[in-house]
Amino acid sequence: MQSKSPRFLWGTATAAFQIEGAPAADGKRESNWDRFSHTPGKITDGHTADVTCDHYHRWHEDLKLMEWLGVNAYRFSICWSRVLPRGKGRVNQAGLDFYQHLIDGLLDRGITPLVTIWHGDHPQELESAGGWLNRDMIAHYADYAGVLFERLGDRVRHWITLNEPNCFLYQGYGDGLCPPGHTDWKLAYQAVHHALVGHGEAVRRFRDMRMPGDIGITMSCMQWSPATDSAKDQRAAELADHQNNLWLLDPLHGRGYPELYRTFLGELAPAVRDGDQDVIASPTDFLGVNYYQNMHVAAGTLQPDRAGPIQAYTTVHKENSPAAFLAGLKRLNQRYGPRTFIVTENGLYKKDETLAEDGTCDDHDRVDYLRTHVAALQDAIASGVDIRGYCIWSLMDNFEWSAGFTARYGLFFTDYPTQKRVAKSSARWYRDFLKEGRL
Ligand code: IFM
Repeated sequence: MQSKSPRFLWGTATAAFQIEGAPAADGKRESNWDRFSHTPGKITDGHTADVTCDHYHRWHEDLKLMEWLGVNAYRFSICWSRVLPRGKGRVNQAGLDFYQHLIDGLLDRGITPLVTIWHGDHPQELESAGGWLNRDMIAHYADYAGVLFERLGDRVRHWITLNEPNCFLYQGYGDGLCPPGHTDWKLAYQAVHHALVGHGEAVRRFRDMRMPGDIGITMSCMQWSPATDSAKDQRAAELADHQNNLWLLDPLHGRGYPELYRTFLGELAPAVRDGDQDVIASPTDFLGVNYYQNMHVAAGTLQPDRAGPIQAYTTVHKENSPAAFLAGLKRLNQRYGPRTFIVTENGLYKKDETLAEDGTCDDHDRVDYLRTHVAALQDAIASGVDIRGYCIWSLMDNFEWSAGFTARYGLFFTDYPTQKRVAKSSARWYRDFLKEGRL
């Protein structure tokens, strides 16, 4: 296998809220996503994640799936509301135990844990106090990260501070698709700013505590391309790229917020305090890249119910493109030169995927997608991009946020009524690939 690292991390990825269920088990209190998903009209078909994959009770079984695949890495997230049910203060040992056992189970099997500290969910009590709009959230988040470093740092060597603030917070404050469900872009940029400062504070805490291992952040890194070569579509793509990529990636890498987009935002730009930019740019060990598709955008049409820069572009077509994956990795490498990269998510979403009558699931289109994207990954490594790992989203079908259970990404099909996991063709493909070491 082409890789610079002696032990390239080949894994799968999940997130706590999407797979665990058990919303009130062992001292856990309500999270922002518990509240939001129970609010009528927020989730397709009124689905909730109260059970989802029931991973909280079935994690042993899920470890066996990973063993069967032959992966040597597993990326998952910790549910803040299990560990610190009120967001701060007393640690709930029972909640922490769950993760300690899971991590031990992984290590026993030679599987490296990649731990995401925040993957969209946090205690409702903090949300009620303003969530990421409240600057106090920065300190609460850094304290929570500190608890995890202290309690799990003896066995975890890969930490991801935040997952996709450029999706969860834009959607939570600008689009209304995630909690808290606001549709005000001024709030969205402020929330993103606070989250980036929170990330930097967590990195500083990690260094101050002299923790062993690596820490980084995961960003959604789609490519944004003009739908046509008209000047106005090119401008739309430039703005979309700024909003979704550069606005966050530039300050994370010490370049500050990009001027072009700050000018475009005008009044919508966030309030920034002295010193924030230095905190945000605290050096990390890797950049986590989530890549799915190449987004083709055209000049926006005015959507009066959605004030703000969402009007700047309209996505007209989403293309599966390994070439854009490769180009994106090269570009990130060239523009930012992070120490290393980990591809923390890549995968194909399917609507209405079902089991055939014989109980199998032949997702040959997902096999194609994965094969071509792994080839692009290998091309990126060969061209000099220092990538240390690759995780497929997702281990198994799960709760896809506002789409509920209507979208499936898993290597394993989750039959929700029976909780059976069925290996799809893509799971068999990944297993063979990992065994043979070539495409
Ligand atoms: O399910 C999500 C995940 O939580 C974050 N990245 C994108 C995935 C697919 O939409």
